[in-house]
Amino acid sequence: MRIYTSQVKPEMNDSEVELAGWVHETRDHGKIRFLILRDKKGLVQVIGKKGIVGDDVFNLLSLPKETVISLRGKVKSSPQAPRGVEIIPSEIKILNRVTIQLPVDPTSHVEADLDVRLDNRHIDLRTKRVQAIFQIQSTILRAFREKLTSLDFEEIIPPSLIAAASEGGADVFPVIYFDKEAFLSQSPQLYKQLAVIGGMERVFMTPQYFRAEKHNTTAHLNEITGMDAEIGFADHHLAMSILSETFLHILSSVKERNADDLAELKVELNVPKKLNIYTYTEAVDMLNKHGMKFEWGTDFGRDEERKLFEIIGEEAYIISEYPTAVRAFYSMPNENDPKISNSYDLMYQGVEMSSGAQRIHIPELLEKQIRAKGMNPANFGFYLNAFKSGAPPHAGFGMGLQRVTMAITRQKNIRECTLFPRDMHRLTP
Ligand code: AMO
Repeated sequence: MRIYTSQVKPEMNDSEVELAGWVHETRDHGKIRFLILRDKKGLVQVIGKKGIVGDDVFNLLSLPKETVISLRGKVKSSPQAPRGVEIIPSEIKILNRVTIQLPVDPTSHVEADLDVRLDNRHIDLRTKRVQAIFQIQSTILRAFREKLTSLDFEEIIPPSLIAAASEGGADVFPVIYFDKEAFLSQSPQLYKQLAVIGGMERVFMTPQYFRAEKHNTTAHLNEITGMDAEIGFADHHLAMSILSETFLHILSSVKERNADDLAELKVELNVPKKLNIYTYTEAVDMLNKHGMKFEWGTDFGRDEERKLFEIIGEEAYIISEYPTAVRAFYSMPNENDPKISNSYDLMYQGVEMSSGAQRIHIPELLEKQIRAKGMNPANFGFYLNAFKSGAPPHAGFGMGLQRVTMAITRQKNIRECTLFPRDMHRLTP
């Protein structure tokens, strides 16, 4: 039975093992040849002396890099070998050959441009650094699911094809859907609310969002993976506390489970005890006190976000109560001052990770806000009707998986944290 390279230990001296993987590197010292075998779990050294191993096996120890092989051999504990162990092969089989010049070097000795790497993601993924990013991403998703499941949330699957823009605006991709107008989903917003109204009360999901924004930045994609939640019988205070708890669980899970990956990426991850909440108005005051001329009522851009990160000096925090005018139509205006909304953004490393709000559950107010944003209530028929059929107060949030991965792994470009990124210029592979 095949085992992983990481399972080969010095204590297994003299036992027979079966391994499989890629030829990572080879070294030829005349009468001695070394082959480093790589699999999902790491590397192991295979060593053959001429005359001691069979001639056919000796010849195969200098196979070209990235050839896919399986082998049988004896474990030898050897203090000079990496991890103190190596394999003396008795049989090597070629499972597949490399027949092209590889454009990316999986040993990372030769650096390649991001574009070349993304064009050849299946080879790029063989490097330790890239693997570390996606191991961490997998933990982020798992931690998100774990925390919400533990808080009695159920996982749902919203549709990806929609008839009306869920976030408003023109940033939608039209699709040909038989004889009707349809779009790729911008977010699961309307559907997660319908699930709560339907009595599921607490739901989460990890859908793809499609945004037709013509951004060409290092923090924007056109296809994003959301980590979304919606909570019935909740206001913004409860939603912010669940969001904080979820985000902190993500950080502590990565710190605990991905120590090797963080070390590979040279990241020292801190897990704050709690996230402080600052209101938008307090944040505007901070900016103006620190020399920026910022007018109350508009949304923060990258410059303001960076400055606030510097002023506040905390790795993660929440900004709440944004002006109603800058938030999506479904955000609940504050009872005492309708100019501000019961909304919030979670910031980490000075970048927005998540945004959310208490939702409007009063149909008349919702219709008024849809009109106020220049949209046609007729396009939201099924959604508006739902609020006339017994809709509890509710709140929720959406978090971008690639943004969170980017911030935790300290990457400068979100494409590094997207297996197959979709941006204005990239639709393949
Ligand atoms: P929003 O539009 O803020 O909110 O999206 C939620 C989170 O998704 C990520 N994100 C992006 N990541 C990369 N590229 C993009 N172009 C991009 N756009 C968004 C961010 C952001 O915080 N329905 C609401 C959420 C809610 O209220 O529940 C929504 O979609 O991390």
